[in-house]
Amino acid sequence: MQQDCIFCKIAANEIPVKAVYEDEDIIAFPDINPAAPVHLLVIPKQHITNILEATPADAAMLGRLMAAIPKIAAIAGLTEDGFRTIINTKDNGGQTVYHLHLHILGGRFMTWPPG
Ligand code: DGP
Repeated sequence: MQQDCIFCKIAANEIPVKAVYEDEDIIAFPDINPAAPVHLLVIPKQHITNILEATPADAAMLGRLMAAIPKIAAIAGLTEDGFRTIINTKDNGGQTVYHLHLHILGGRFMTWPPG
C-alpha cells in the first residue's frame, strides 16, 4: 500500500465504495465523476503507478485485471450493447490518479476519437 494513494485506501476498505465486483486481487467500483451512464473503475489492489511501471513480474496481475472485464461488464449489463475500456497514462493521457486503473464506460454510444 502506498501512503496517500486514494485507490490504495479504497482497495484496503479505508474509503468505502459500492463495489460492483471484488476478488482477491481486484476491485471495481463506480467513478465518482461519471462520464457515461455506466462508468466503472477497475483497479488492482496492489499499488502500481501506471502501465509504464508494469514489468513482466506483473503479467499475472494484469492478466487477471483484463480477464475480470467480461464478468464486470456482465454485472453492469453492458455485454449486449458493448462498452469502452480506457487506461489513461500520465499527463497527456489524462491520468489524474496515480494508481493503475481501467475505466469501463457504457450505457451510451461512444464517439471516436476521444477528446
Ligand atoms: P484518470 O483521469 O484516468 O486518472 O481517472 C481517475 C478517475 O478516478 C476520475 O474519473 C475520478 C475518479 N476518482 C478520483 N477519486 C475518486 C474517489 O475517491 N472515488 C471514486 N469512486 N472515484 C474517484
